[in-house]
Amino acid sequence: MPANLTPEYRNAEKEYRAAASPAEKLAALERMLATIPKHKGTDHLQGDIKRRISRMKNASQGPAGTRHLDIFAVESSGAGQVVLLGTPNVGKSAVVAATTKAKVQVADYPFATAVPVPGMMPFEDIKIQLVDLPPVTPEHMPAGMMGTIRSADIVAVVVSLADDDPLSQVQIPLDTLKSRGVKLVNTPEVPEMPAAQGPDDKPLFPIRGFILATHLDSPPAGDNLQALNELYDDQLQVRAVSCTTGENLDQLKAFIFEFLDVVRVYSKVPGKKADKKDPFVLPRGSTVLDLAGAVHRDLPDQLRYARIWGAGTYPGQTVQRQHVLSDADILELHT
Ligand SMILES: Nc1nc2c(ncn2[C@@H]2O[C@H](COP(=O)(O)OP(=O)(O)OP(=O)(O)O)[C@@H](O)[C@H]2O)c(=O)[nH]1
Ligand SMILES: [Mg+2]
Repeated sequence: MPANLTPEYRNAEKEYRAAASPAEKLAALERMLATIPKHKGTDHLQGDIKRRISRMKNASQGPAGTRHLDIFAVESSGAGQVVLLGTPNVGKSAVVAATTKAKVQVADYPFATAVPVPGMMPFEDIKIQLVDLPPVTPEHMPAGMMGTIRSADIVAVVVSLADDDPLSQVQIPLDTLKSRGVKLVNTPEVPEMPAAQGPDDKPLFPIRGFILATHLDSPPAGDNLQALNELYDDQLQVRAVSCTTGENLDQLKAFIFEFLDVVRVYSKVPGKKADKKDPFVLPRGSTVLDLAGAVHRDLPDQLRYARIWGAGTYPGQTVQRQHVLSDADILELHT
């Protein structure tokens, strides 16, 4: 990595990595360009930032040069993206409000949410993106929402345990997805095509999913939760929370982290302490080489070996490029 990067630049870079929307990403890139030290050693990086800025600007221009932003496109950010799908008024926005700082509309009337709103949910030393979605009904799903769902890492089907009929609250979103060629699956691994058969015998596109029940504080919650567990247990896992009392919200965060199936890896400069604040997050099974690519795209070519501190290795052990990383590993990359 180029030397002499200032704290201002590094902060802008962190903002870029944490940005939840294209607009925030663009703003952070412009700050990176403004704060990067201008000398020969950063030429390459400056060019890279300029290219990313122009690509983002082009992406938001319509064919006639008019600004066109797809309000349903939510760029993934952080350690993974979880979209909240459900019928009206079940508590989707309340979950996002209770776990992130996003400004979402929580209301006691249905159809309060009209467009997706992302929020970043802190878990230990990382952030996971939750996306509040408008409601679905048997008759209607907003145009453009399938794209948002298909690109998510996880779909949480939100239901209310205060409702008379939480089972149909699960079935409506599942049927809506199925009629559009998507099936939710309960595998921790990233699912591979093809899975079960859809309409016209086409394979359904599998996405990891679980049932997120709200209103755990309501009187009928116990019975409803039992019914959900009995009906969906072998199909999708059920997690119940109260957005009002906060009950089980911490368990929900831990569950989502586990379900994402990622590892956190800390990079370390030789002779210095590891940066334990801002880990790289990679799919489980990633190697030293994958980490190098995440640090900088030129690094895999230059990488000779790495030293590692973590599970199953002795401190500072030298490992090869194909070594598989564990959660919480500290890596020192040598070029
Ligand atoms: N008691 C209790 N109330 C909750 C809980 N979660 C949500 N609510 C209430 O349920 C109502 C609906 O919550 P929202 O989060 O707006 O529901 P939504 O699913 O986003 O609704 P739409 O955007 O219309 O689809 C609000 O009055 C919330 O305060 C919970 O866990 N317990
Ligand atoms: Mg809402």
